[in-house]
Amino acid sequence: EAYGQSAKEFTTKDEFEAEAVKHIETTLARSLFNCDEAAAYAGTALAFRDRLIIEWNKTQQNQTFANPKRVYYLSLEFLMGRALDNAMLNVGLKDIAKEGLSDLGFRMEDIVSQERDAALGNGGLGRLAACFLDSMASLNYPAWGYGLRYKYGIFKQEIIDGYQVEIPDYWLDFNPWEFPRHDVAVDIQFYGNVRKYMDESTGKQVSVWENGEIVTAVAFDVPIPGYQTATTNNLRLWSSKASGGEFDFQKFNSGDYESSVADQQRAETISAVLYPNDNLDRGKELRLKQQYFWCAASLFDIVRRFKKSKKAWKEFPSQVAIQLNDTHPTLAIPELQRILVDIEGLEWDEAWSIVQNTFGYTNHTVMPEALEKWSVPLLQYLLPRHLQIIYDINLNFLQYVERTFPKEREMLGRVSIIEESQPKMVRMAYLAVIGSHKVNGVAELHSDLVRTTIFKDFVKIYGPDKFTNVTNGITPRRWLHQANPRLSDLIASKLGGHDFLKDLTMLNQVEKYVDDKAFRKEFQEIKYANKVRLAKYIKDTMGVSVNPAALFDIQVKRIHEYKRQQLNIFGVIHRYLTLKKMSPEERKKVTPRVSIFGGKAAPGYWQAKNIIHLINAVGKVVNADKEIGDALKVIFLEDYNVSKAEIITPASDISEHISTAGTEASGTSNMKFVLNGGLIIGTCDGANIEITREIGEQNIFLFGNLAEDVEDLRHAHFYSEFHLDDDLAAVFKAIREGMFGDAESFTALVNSVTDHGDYYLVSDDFHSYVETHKLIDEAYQSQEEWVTKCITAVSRMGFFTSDRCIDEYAEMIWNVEPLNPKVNG
Ligand code: 26M
Repeated sequence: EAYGQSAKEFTTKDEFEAEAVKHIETTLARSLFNCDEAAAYAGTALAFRDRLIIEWNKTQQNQTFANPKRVYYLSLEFLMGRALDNAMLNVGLKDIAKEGLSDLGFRMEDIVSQERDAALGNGGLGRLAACFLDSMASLNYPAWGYGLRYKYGIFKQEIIDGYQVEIPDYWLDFNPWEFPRHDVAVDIQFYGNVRKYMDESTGKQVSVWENGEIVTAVAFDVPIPGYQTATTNNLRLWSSKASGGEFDFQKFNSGDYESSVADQQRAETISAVLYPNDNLDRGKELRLKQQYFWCAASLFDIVRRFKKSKKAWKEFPSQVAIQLNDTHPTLAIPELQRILVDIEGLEWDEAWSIVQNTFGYTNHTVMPEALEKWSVPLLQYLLPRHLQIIYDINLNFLQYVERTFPKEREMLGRVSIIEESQPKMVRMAYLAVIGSHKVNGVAELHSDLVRTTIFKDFVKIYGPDKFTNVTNGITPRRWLHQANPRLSDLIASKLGGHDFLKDLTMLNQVEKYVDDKAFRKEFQEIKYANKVRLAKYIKDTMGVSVNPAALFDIQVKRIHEYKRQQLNIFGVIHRYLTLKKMSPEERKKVTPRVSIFGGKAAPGYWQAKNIIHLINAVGKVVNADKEIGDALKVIFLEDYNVSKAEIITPASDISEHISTAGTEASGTSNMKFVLNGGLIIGTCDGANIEITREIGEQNIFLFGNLAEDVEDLRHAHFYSEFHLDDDLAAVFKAIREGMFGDAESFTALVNSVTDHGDYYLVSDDFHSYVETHKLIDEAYQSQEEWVTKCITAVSRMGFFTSDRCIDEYAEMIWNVEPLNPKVNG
């Protein structure tokens, strides 16, 4: 685990080489004679790691000394991807490393791609947390991330015979980016009971949670460098192990060796694996254990840091802002209340006001199946004291509501944290709202839906100001400069440098060049080169040749019915049927297309897996159809992840963001694709709406029903006669007749539309979807107009940087300010 101690600040190519070689020969104990790409990666990573450590220590010392208000971002997911390229960019010595590696006989791209992704997340929510860490460091905010150090990240996806197969992602073999802090260990309790007694000296009732089982949380720290700043923040990930060391010596000595090993394994299970669900809650005990383990360890750490300052407890919210990334960390609310009341002896009301002023809660979904609930019996068993505290919080809250709205008693049942079901359930989102001072959604439409649907009563109770919007964003460092260096450099050549990576609104100056011939040509060449790179990747990994001059139409994201990959593949089938009916001459006039899909299905999500199967089945038939040739290719890219997104995103002409209106909270890949010079087809959902407002509606392809009409349409499916669009009926007929093999296995997918209420409104939107794709084909035919749209859109994307989000959170929610990294050296 120790990879050498020196921390040399190399600044030249030769010094870099010396450092990398030293690490290869000593830290890795390898000879330069058999230095392969893996060793070259390790040497490079370790050399840069040394540089990061210096800045990291300085930043932490500086923050300790200045002791400003800090932000703590609690997220069960951090989808970081690779670290080396980002470290090189932020340290600012990538060119030197490139030359050094070339001396050693290596190409930078090959070395960078040796690194495994840190894939501690499912999708958008986890990647957002990673972008936020990048922005918080780049803007010099004193901020820490807190998460879990999963031994297994999101599974690796293989496609075998057209079906998804999950492979465990054991990623910690060689991870130079983490530092174990064996001295930072916190004991966490589970189960046990609550004893109450009267303290004679104070006359107060005291609750003691005791006789539980203890698991130890050990900290692993990951440095988070900012771009062009000395600030290097910290991401602290907790790992679980048995308390009291390797195993229980008492049990061991008394001959119970097996059970002591079993205890150890049970403890380690807590941080073993990331739950692979995305937008679905399944109420598993181990998941609740993960949540509490991580919340309790993080809060202990935060409170310990605060106590070092010797400030009064009432200062806590002026020193600490804690942001809850969805409801996953909601137990932090009763946990802080427990620490303040049971351990520190504060009065309930004083403690509660501290709690409320400390937390902010970000909601990422309004879909009912994703809203977390935990059963009361499970909480009673696992966290008996927390359940009591939740009941007390609820009692106080309901009494307040009753006093304030005496005539609306029916509201009490609706807003109660406890759902009166069998068994009773704790509604975590309500607890998060009640325990926070601000609640935000992640795009305007979504925040409106938050206010008018799931938290409607709470808006009435607390007033509208508690509910706000912070539209999501993405870091332009990774998603423009790293993923698309040529586009970044082209922009830099016009804007006089790369300053726009720190202030993305500067992109608006690019619009001046929209008619500049040389600029347009270069812009087009870059897009083409990125498509060639993706085509090569497709050829290398799947053996399928695609024509880079074809229109690349990409949908990459988690597979989910609400995201409607089924609408896309039905559209592709419609296109195939249309092409088959044409004469060869007619077919030649059609814009050739490559339809590219990628994304993982939750392992237990059967219908999502059916969608993957259908896409692959269609690809198999279409790609082998000689008559069709380049006119249509269908590709399913295996194992979509962050590092693959960096290759895929810059290569799109059109990307698909086609969720049923009102279901996709924001989306963030939509922003990545437009920033990289692609256009999008989308519904009026999530951030698509604000993207349209920024880039102009002539530069986006919108279609489909609006969120406000969804309820009525769903109702109509059940109570009116169901009319299936003729084109969609033809698609279903082809599937049923076995055009793509194995008709049986697609029955459920077809039936979800025809027989089961078409909840996601595929039939309602199919016609306008197909018509909009025709517009896309036409628009792509006149390349001049197309490029104009793309350049205009890029130049208007400045709003969607995660730097803007972080400044909004800092000002509206956290009340924190940047800390100059140079103040104390
Ligand atoms: C819940 C319970 C048990 C296990 C897992 C979960 C769970 C995990 C991840 C639930 C939801 C999860 O993520 C949801 C998510 O990624 N939401 C997305 O958040 C993005 C960032 O705000 C938005 O852009 C997307 O629209 C939204 O779907």
